[in-house]
Amino acid sequence: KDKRNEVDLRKSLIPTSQIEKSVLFARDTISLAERLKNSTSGIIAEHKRRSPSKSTINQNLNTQDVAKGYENAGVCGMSVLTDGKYFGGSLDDLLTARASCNLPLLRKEFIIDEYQILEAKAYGADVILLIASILTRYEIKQFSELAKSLHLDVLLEVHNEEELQKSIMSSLDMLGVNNRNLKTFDVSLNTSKQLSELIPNGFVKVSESGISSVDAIKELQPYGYQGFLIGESFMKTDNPGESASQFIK
Ligand code: IGP
Repeated sequence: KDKRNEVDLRKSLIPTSQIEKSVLFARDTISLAERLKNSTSGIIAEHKRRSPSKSTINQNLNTQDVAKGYENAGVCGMSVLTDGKYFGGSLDDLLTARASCNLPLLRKEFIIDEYQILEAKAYGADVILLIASILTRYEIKQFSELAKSLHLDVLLEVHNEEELQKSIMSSLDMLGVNNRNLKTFDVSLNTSKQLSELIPNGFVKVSESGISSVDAIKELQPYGYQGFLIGESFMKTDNPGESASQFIK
């Protein structure tokens, strides 16, 4: 509820008609799903300052260096947390990432309003995240169709079978299984393994959270995963780009 008020407030400050005139709104977006299909590493590297489960992950990071480092490492895409309250991120981080690299960028946010999707595009994102646990099937449909009309890819995140069954629809590009239980913060790759066979062919499968080694990726690939969303393992080091590169060679 808090969140919705924030969104409404921002909407009243910046009219939608204006955001659609922003320079980045006219930019040709890059498909992360296509990159993942054609990659052997499949890494989506995240920019994350802190998290509810770990508090501060990295205090003295430079977003520009992180974006350039990830790009040089050869990752498929970059995820940028824009949520301030829980993750210390901002739309400014997204803009900095956009200005620093040519990777497909995922706006990592709790999207509950169409306006945030327009905003994602205006700040340089190529992909939006929709989280099944906080949205109805109707909202997932509205939001994903809006994203597709803006040429943004859609990554839909689920934690369990029920969320997955509720969400399957053709306007999604990628299905992400979050290995982190949001109530206990426990992570288990078994979540990805168990849900994999329930994801219909045609969606790119992404495994999210708690991936800390190349072995973990190798373990998940036989289950059909082509994307691996990794934050903390890279961000907790002094040089996230260099850490990512060690997962790719
Ligand atoms: C990255 P990790 O364990 O590698 O730092 O996880 C990413 O999966 C995680 O940040 C995440 C997330 C989210 C954050 C997955 N889904 C939804 C915020 C909101």
